Amino acid sequence: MESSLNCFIQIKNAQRIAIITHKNADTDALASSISLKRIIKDNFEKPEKKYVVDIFTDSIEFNKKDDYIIQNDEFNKQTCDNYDLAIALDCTNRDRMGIYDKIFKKATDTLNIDHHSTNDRFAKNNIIASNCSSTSEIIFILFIQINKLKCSAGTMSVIYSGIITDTNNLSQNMGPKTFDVINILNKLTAKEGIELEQVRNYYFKSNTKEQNALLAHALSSLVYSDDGKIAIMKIEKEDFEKTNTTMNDTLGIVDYAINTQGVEIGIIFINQGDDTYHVSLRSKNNINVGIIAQQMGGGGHTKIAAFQTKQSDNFKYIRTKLIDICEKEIIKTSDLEDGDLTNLFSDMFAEDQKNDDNK
Ligand SMILES: [Mn+2]
Repeated sequence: MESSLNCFIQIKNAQRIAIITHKNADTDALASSISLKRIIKDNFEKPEKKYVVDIFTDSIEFNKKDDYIIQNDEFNKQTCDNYDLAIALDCTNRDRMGIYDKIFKKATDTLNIDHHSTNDRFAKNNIIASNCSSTSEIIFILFIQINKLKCSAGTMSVIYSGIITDTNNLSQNMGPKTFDVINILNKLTAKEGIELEQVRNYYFKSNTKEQNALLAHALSSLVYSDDGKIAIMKIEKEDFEKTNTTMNDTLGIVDYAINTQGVEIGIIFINQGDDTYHVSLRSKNNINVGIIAQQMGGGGHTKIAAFQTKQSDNFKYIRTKLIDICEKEIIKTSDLEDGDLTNLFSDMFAEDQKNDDNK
């Protein structure tokens, strides 16, 4: 993070700050925005210098579960004509800011903090840490761990929410430091009587009966392609109506596709109703679905990516094009056999041998 020092200067030099996160904000987007706002307020403000920090996201509604982290924070209330500093959080490119790109464009200074490797580096200062699980993790490492700024236990539990949801309960997208960060967060919050395990249960062990019904619809749509290497699911508008669920209830369903033996790419098409399909991709064996999603106009990480398509009339065409790109990507990465651990174990023992030799 070579530009991390500059970001402190940027915040110190500003007084009116706009934090802009992406369209249809997920937990990491909201958690990183809210925690950064609180960190700025708690650490940079002085009696003679009050900060204005407004958060913007082009979202119609939030995931109900995120009410817990949002609490009393206000969104999309523009209190300045022109901000001294606009901070984009968790946005791969400017398009991700939706209608609030106009605020970013007008701001005197700009900062971009993100963990997506496909980030466009569109700001004056870009802190792109693609080895972090989430933007919330970057906020923690940069402001709390490295620079020792003050942070309440409540704010740390918000940061934790961003990390556990972006890693799907610490199962994917983990960075080399993520477990350390989780351990530190657990210790620091326990001192204040906050049990982070409860936050984890709240997000991951609380499916509703309606969500189970939606999952049943999605599973019955499951089909396989490319000799069972690609698994595709589909949720239609009617499935939401029949099960009394919304887009928010689809989180984690695509994992059933990728968690299947022999499957290397899991895909779910979700018809949001407004002639838009939201398409989520998951992978294993080092297949980079971020590259696949990029070719379809979206983006993401190696193992998690997504794109949207407006042409639901032409669903078959999009599906064929996507499968074609997936097949090419599978061929490109076909050097690792699914479930073949022989080489992995022999490498581990070789490493042990070396360590013994050094003793
Ligand atoms: Mn994120």
